[in-house]
Amino acid sequence: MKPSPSHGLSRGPAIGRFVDSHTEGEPTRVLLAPDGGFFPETLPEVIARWTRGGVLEIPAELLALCANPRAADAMVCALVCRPSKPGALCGVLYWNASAPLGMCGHATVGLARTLADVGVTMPPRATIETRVGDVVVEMRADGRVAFANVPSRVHARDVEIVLEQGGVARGDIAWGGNWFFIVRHDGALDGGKSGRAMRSHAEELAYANSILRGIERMGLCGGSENGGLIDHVELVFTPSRADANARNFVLCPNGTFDRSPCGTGSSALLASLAVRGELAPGAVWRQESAIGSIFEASYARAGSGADAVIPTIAGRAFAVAEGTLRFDARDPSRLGTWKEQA
Ligand code: PYC
Repeated sequence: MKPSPSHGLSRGPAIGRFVDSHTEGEPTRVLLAPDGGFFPETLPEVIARWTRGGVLEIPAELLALCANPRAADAMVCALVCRPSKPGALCGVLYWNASAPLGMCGHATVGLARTLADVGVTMPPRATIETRVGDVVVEMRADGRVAFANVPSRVHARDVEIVLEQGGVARGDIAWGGNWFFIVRHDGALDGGKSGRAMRSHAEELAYANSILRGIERMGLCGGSENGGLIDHVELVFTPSRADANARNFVLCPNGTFDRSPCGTGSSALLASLAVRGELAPGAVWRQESAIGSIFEASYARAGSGADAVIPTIAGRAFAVAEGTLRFDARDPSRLGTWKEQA
């Protein structure tokens, strides 16, 4: 039996080509139709096709495209769809190995770089539809990609999570296209007392996971956006670079951590800095990642509501591979092996 070069999903048109990139260290896999063009359905059509009982479920064969053995666990997939509105460039659906994401900042930067690389004409300001709202992408002359994100806001301040290992973690519940619980260890809130540098990735992963378990035990959730599910934990530290304002470590819903400074996490942090009067509109905030890479961030007031802000995030992405997906019915790992590894 010959492996199929493209996958005709039982529940939708075929996906065939992919382009891999990384944004400041965090990988993105852009998925295209077999002819290399956009997926022929619009984002609302794709969402409707894959929603069961009000829940969007990415088909297992597509979750597997960003899981072992096809990809490292940090991979985020970006399915590029036909636009649903006049004036929009395209729609995009993001997911990682476990579930759909609301928005994904690093993957938006990776998507824009990929589209430009494969020859899509990028308008000076390209509107991209995501399932939580439109974002506007700009290709900058210095090679960076910037995007204006969905309105971001703080839902609750100074919430205390009781930790199983003892003690509490105090933080803000904030929306930046995904829901975050943000715990500050940069010392800015208490004159430096709580300030510390990031420890090893393994130590911060264990700490962030204990906070997520505490959130689940306490049944905490965010506001109405994307069902209120708080599935990201963002730890903020003193930076290791002299040119950065802070460093973060972001736990993602599939149990791995973001290698980039996290576009939606940086957006949620900007909302928190804004509401606390720590950063003025238009002022530049340089966010360092767990691996030392940088996003440059700033915000404008949203005007729409209370303390909402519109973040702009800029970073670099580089394409690293492109190819044709193959699905072999004899392959026992064609739906991924990540569940066994968890
Ligand atoms: O950059 O927004 C982001 C992101 C979310 C999960 C991984 N990266």
